[in-house]
Amino acid sequence: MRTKGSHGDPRTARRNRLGSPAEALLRLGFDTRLATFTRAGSYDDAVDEFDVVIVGAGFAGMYMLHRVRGLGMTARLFETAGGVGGTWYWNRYPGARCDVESMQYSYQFSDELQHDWDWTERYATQPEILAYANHVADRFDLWRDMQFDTRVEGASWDDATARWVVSTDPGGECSARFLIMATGCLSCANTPDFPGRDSFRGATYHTGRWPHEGVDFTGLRVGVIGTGSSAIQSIPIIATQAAQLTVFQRTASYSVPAANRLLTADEVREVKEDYAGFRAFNSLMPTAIGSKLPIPEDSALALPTEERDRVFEQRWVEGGLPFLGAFIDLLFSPEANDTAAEFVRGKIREIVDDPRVAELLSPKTVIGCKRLCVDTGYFATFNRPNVELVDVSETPITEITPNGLRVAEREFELDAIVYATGFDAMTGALLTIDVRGRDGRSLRDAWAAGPRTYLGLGTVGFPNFFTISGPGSPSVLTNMIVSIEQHVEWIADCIEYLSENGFDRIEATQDAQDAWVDHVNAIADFTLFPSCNSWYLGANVPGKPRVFMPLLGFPPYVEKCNEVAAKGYEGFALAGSSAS
Ligand code: N01
Repeated sequence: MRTKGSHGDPRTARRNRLGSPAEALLRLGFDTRLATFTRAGSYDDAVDEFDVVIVGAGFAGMYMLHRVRGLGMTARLFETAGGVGGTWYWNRYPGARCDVESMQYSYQFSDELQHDWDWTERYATQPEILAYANHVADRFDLWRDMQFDTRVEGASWDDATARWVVSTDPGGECSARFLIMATGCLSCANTPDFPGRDSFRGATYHTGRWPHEGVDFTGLRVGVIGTGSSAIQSIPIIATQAAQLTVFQRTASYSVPAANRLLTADEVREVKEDYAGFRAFNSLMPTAIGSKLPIPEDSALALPTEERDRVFEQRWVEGGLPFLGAFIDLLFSPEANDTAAEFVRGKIREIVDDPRVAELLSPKTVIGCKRLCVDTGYFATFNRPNVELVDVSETPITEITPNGLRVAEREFELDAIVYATGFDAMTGALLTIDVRGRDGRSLRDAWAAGPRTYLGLGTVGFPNFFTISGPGSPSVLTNMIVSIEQHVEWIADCIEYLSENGFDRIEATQDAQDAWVDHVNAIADFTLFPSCNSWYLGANVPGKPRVFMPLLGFPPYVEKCNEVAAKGYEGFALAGSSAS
C-alpha cells in the first residue's frame, strides 16, 4: 500500500521536529536515549556509544541504517536537515525532478516496497520522491535512530579504543566503532562570491536550498545565474511567472527533451511482473540505467549522416539521458561525439527563433562531458518576449548591486536573484566536517591535492571509515540509488565479516589505494570527460584541485568489489585483538 504524501503527515512532521518534549517522543515510540538527546535539542554531557554512526539521511544513509540494524547493531544517524531525503529535501526549486526514470530511481532491496509503491510519472517530481523517502522511513521504522537538525562538526579516530569520537552541533559527543559518510555527492551548495553579494536588497535564492513554502515570482524581475540542470528545469517555469527573466549564461549546456508523461497502468504492470529481471538488465549497463532502445553496437562514424541522424532523432523523440547511448563511441571519440553535438546544435537552431540567441545557446564543447541536461521546453523559453539571455563568458558578472547585478557597464535591475550555480560536488559535504584519522591527520590534508580512495569506499589513514558513493566509485555516472544499494550492501557485509572474525579495524592499504587512483584516472583519460570544465573535475569551484572524481563503468566496478570481498577484503589491512 502506498502512503501518499506521508511527509505532510502531521505525525511525521512531529517526529521530525527536534526540541519536542521527550514525553511526547516516548509516547510516539522513540527509545529513551533519543528522548534524552532531543529534550535539550542535543546530547546530554554523557558520551554515548554506538556500533555505527551514519552521517546523512538521504537514500544512502537511510538504507545503511536499515542494514546496520539488520545486523543487530546499534546506530545513530545524524542529519543537518529537518527530515529525510538528502538532495530531494533541499532541491525544491520549480520543476525539480529526477532525470532517471522513476521505475528505476527507487530502492530494489525490498520486493514488497517496490511492488507496493506506485510512481505516477515517467520522471518523478521532487515532491513525489520526497514522499517516497518518507514512506521508506515510515515503513522500515527508521525515525527512532535518526537525529535531525544536527550537523556533524567533527570526528576523530581514537586508536587506543578503535573508535570514532563524533561531535555535533547542537553540541554533543558520541562514539562509534564505524563511521559511515552518507553525505551525498551534490549536497554542498556552491554560491560564487561575487563582489557586493550581500548588498542586494531583493530576494536571493539558491536552487539547492529552496524555501519549503515555495516562491511566487509573479510580476517580478528575476535574474537566474547559471545554465546547468537546475537552471534548465526551473527557467521554463519561472519564465511563465516573472514579468522579466534574465538568464546569465557562462557556458551553454546540451539538453535533450525529457518527454515526460504519466506512466500507464500497463507499463507499470509490465515492469512489476518481473521487477527483478528489469533491475538485473539495467544493472548490466555502464551507468546502471536501462532503456528500451537498442544497445548500441555501432560507431557513430560507421553510418552515413542520414542514417546516423535517424538514430539520434529516435532518441531525441524518446527523450532523456539514453540519447548519449545512441552509439558506442560517443564518449570516447571526439569525431563521433561531434556528430551528436552537431545534431543537438541543429535542434537548438530549429527551436530558437533568434539566430543570435540560438548561437549563444549552442554549446561548443564535447556533449556529455558535463552532465547532459534533460528539459521540458528549455530552448523554446528563449522565444518568449519576457526572457533575455546574457552572455557572461567573456565578460563575467562584475558585481551584485543593491538593485540587481552589473555586467561590465550594464546594470540589470532585479527583484530576485536565483543562484543556479550548482554544488561543491562529491567532496564538498565530506570536507566541511573536520574528520581526523590516525595520528590526528585531517581528511582535508589527506585530500588536499584531490580525493584519494580505494574503491571510493575507504581511505588510507582513516580506519573503520566508509564513504557511500565516494569519489573513485561510479556514483554520479550511474543511477545513484543502484550505486548506493551496492555500496551499502558491501559495507554491511564487510562490517559483519569483521565482527564474525574478531577484527576491530579495517583500513585501505597505501598500495591498493595508489593503484586504484591510477586506475580511475586511466579510465577517465580513455574518455572525453577530462576535456571540459565540469563539476566531475571540481572545475566549477575556484581553487578546487582538478581531479576527475567518479569512475566510469558500473558492472566491472561491482565485479571488483565482489572480488575484493571474496578474497578477505584484499587491499585492506584488517586487525583486531581477538582475530586469529
Ligand atoms: O549545477 P551545475 P546544477 N558565474 O554545476 C554556472 C544534478 N541535477 O545545480 O558551466 C556565472 O551543473 C555554471 O557555469 P559553468 C545533475 O547531476 C540533476 O544545475 O561552470 N555562472 C553552470 O551553468 C547536475 O549536473 C537534476 O561555466 C556560474 C551553473 O552555474 C548537478 O546536479 C536536476 C558561476 C551550475 O550548473 C548539478 O546541477 C538538477 C559564476 N561565477 C541537478 N558559477 C535532475 O535529475 C557557476 N556558474 C534532472
